[in-house]
Amino acid sequence: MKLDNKSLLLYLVTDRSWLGDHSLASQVEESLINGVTFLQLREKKLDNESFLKLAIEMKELAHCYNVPFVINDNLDIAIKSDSDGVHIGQDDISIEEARRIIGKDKILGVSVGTVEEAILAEKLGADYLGVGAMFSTNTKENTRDISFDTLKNICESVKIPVVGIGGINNENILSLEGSGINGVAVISAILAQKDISKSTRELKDICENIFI
Ligand code: TZP
Ligand code: MG
Repeated sequence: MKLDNKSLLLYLVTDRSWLGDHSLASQVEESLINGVTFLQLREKKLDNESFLKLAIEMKELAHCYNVPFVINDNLDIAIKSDSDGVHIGQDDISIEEARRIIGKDKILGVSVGTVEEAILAEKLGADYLGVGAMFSTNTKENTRDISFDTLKNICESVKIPVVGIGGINNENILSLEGSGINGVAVISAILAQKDISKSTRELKDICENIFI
C-alpha cells in the first residue's frame, strides 16, 4: 500500500506496555475500526522470530482496513514481512542506505527535529516526516522538545507530508492547528485509554476538523 493525502491523519504507533488483559491485535483492531489511518509496529525488545510473526499479523490486520503498515527501525523485518515500509530515526541506518535497501516503492518515514534535517531527509528519499516530541511524554525517553514554530518551519520547508508526535492528546492537539502538519502520530492517547474506540473516534473527529 502507498501513502495518499489522508493516510497520515491519525497515525498509531504500537506499544505493548498497555495490553492488560488484551492482545495487541484486539487493541489495534479497535483503533482501526474507529478511524486510525496509518499503523507503525514499534518493538524494541522482541526476538526476531516473534517480531516477524507479529509484523505479519499486524500487516494483515492493517490491510483489512486499507491502512498502510510500516515497521520501526528494523528493515530486515520490514522486508521479510513484506510490510509497506519502515520508519527510521536520526540515529538509525542512514536515509540513503534505507532507501537503497527497501527500494523505491516502499514507504520511508524519517524522524526529524530541525529544518535542516527535514530538508535533507526529503532530498535523500523520505516519503514523510515525523516531528517530535511536541509535548512532554512518558512513553519515550530522551526525546527532543520541538516548538510549534519549528514544526511550522519544517512543514513550510518540505513538500512531503509531516506528522507531529509525542505527548499528543485530544486536548493539546488543538494547539497544533495551523502548523501545516498532515496529521498526528500517537501511542498513549489511544492505547493507554480505557475506551480505545471512543478515544480514537474523538481524536479522528478533531483531526478531520483541523488538519483537512
Ligand atoms: N517518538 C517521539 S515521541 C514518541 C515517539 C515514539 C512517543 C509517542 O508516544 P505518546 O504516548 O503518544 O507520547
Ligand atoms: Mg528508531
